[in-house]
Amino acid sequence: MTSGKFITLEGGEGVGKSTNIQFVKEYLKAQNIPVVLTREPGGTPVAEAIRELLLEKHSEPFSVQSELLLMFAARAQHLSQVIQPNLKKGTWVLCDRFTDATYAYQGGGRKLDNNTIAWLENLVQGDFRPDLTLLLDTPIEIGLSRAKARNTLDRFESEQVVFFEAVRSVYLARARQFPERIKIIKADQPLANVQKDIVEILKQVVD
Ligand code: Z5A
Repeated sequence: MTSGKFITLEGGEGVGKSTNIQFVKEYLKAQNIPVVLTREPGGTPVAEAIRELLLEKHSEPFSVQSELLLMFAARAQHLSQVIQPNLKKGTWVLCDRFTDATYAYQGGGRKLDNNTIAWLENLVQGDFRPDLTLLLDTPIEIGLSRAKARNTLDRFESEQVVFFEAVRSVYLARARQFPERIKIIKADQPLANVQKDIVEILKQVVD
């Protein structure tokens, strides 16, 4: 039995996940809710080492199956070391990306079969799913231009537009499939408006 809540932030490149996850953390802290902030892939020393492997560019082609298995290997580590222990003691966990990202990137972007992803999801998570997912959504050119202005591009960010279109379309399809859990936030508005929309949704889980 878990007592804390598990909230994830999702969306494509540069939509504002890192910016807004800090905002959500401060909002929850102001409500006296204990909260930890983490991310995927990553969140533990082993999972962060896997992240580095996944994000850096290699001269050896990266098999899509290796990519998928490494995402779930990092997730298994993260769940057992950080997510579950915190939820059990009543601390809320805020996570920058989780398994919806696997459906979007490995399923949509890399065209891996959804049943394979679902099989691994059940293996690693059982029936554990986020309590709430905030899906920040922008037309991809806006997110990409924000991401490009900020840093050098990693292995995922170097993909083509068609890849990011597929990622976005799977995210939106999942929001339609799980409307109770996944809430779409229009992220191509001024930050203050984005955060106003986030607060409206958070109020429903805090009360
Ligand atoms: N991945 C995967 O393939 N499968 C999986 O299962 C998982 C992940 C879990 C790492 O993710 C990669 O792993 C990711 C998918 C893959 N691929 N990529 N790329 P990541 O989350 O670490 O990387 P990211 O998506 O590239 O995140 P990001 O570039 O850091 O973007 P962000 O966190 O969403 O955005 P941000 O840093 O908060 O904002 C970007 C800029 O926009 C920044 O300068 C802000 O000040 C600005 N910003 C934010 N909001 C606004 C508004 N509203 N107006 C104007 N400017 C704004």
